[in-house]
Amino acid sequence: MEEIRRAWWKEAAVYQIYPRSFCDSNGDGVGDLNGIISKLDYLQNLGADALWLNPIYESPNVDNGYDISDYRAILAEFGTMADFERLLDEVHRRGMRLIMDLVVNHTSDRHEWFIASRADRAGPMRDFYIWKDPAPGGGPPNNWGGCFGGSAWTYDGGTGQYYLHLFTPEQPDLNWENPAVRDAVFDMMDFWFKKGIDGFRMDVISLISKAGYADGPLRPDGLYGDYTPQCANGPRVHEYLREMNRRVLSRYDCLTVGENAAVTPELACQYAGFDSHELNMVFQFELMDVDGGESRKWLRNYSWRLTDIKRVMTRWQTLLDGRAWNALFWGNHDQPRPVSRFGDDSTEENRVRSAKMLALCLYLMQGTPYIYQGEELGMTNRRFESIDEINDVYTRNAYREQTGRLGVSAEEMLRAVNYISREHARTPMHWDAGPNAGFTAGRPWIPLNPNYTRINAASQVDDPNSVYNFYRRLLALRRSSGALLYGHYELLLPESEEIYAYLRRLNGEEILVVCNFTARSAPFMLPEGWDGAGLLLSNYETPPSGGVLRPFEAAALGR
Ligand code: TEU
Ligand code: CA
Repeated sequence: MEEIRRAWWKEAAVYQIYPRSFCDSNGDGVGDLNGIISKLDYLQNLGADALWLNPIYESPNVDNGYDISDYRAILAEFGTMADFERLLDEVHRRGMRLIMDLVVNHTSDRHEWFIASRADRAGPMRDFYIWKDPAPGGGPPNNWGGCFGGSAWTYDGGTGQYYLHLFTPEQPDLNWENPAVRDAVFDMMDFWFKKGIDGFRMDVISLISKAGYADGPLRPDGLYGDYTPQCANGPRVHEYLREMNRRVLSRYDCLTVGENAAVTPELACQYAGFDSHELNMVFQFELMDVDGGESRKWLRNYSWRLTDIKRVMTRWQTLLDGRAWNALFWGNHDQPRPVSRFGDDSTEENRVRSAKMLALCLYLMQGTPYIYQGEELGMTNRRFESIDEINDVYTRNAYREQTGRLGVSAEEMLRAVNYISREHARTPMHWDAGPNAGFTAGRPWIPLNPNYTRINAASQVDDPNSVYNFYRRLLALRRSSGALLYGHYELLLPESEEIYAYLRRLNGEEILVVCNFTARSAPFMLPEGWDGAGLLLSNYETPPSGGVLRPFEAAALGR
């Protein structure tokens, strides 16, 4: 028998909640903690083992909570600390766990640390952030552009220096070189663990150590340069994470997942290696990049190839096996809706079929599934007619920059927005077919997708053929099988652009997963010996047969 290193966070399925858009309990149009509490039975029934909440801390909301002004306070719109404690209790009472978002690459510019840092060049808080003199001829210290547009440096007239912000100017980067910053962050993490939380998702954690920022690239004609080579996976990042692990994480039975820009499987084996004492797992972005990637975010390919998806996933599945752990996701609050991007939302039948197929294909791989709210209903992208319909700072800034300085046509840019904007994921959750989808009794903070009358939880929970109940069966199946939780992965048919087929194997138990990624029937012969195998789960009523897989057919067979 092969030895297995079991852990609850490997067996768990995580459900991601974007609190602002999940459920509004008091009619102000903004989702809140009491709203989440009212939906915990729904989540438990689905089979969620852990809930990850996007940031709920005090924030001026320039970047919807990713600009935190007080790490120890709950944003008033979301509720009070007492509400939070009640939520935590209610989650635990149902046998689930609660994961918080940790945003410590940067704070808000309204955080008291930054206010003090900015106020006094010689003060004790100055070194909490990254301040530099202007370049010799004036202007920013180097040509790095911020991820959300513009320069990554903002000048502070009061003290005559620039501060670094890899995101908006309202999100100044903390200086992790300063041991006092690390003390303050670790202390704050302890504060939440002592309240009883079960882990952290760590925002852009691979960016916390910056290399050579004092002498970055020269400025070629005012174009913004990419900071990633010097900031992603920087020289001290592993040292910092090991310190965090030693001083905080190792003292709690927790789940940790890093959001890691520019991470490779090799690096993941360091960040999330079973013996490296850093994190449990990392989100990789190679799968999200198969149709363009971050550098081509707004000038995209509007398509992807299945062989690219298979190449990426197979590398991660095989290189991490036995060494580190995968985090599996098709979407999150920064991505469009998976069924619109990787499946087919053009007809109702294809939407339902392909949403199930995508789930079966990904979540039966080795790793922890992360399901983003609404995905379990097959929620789709919304059609935006104009940039004015969009709240997201990233999309708005990019639109201004692309259609202005970079000369992209408004039409082309709107096409990109409709394909890839983060706004798609943030439209409110569809609870029922009533006014505002049951999300709010007031005016929602951003408009709903009008298709909520057709796609909503109320109509799916009791329908055995719904996407929701498919997810429920899928998570139950995964939980029941050692091979699905821990088994080795082997890709079949690597060259096929239509079919994704793979095996999972452990200690004599074998599972075959077959998925047709197209809206047409595709030729497919079961491999030797699989003919009479038991059907574990399928999105059709009958098992695959007759030498084809039907449109978007997905099945798991066991023997
Ligand atoms: O995102 C990091 C980030 O850079 C993303 O926008 C990234 O470009 C995208 O996920 C890849 O397609 C994190 C948060 O998830 C995001 O919501 C925040 O806006 C950002 O950090 C800043 O905190
Ligand atoms: Ca509310």
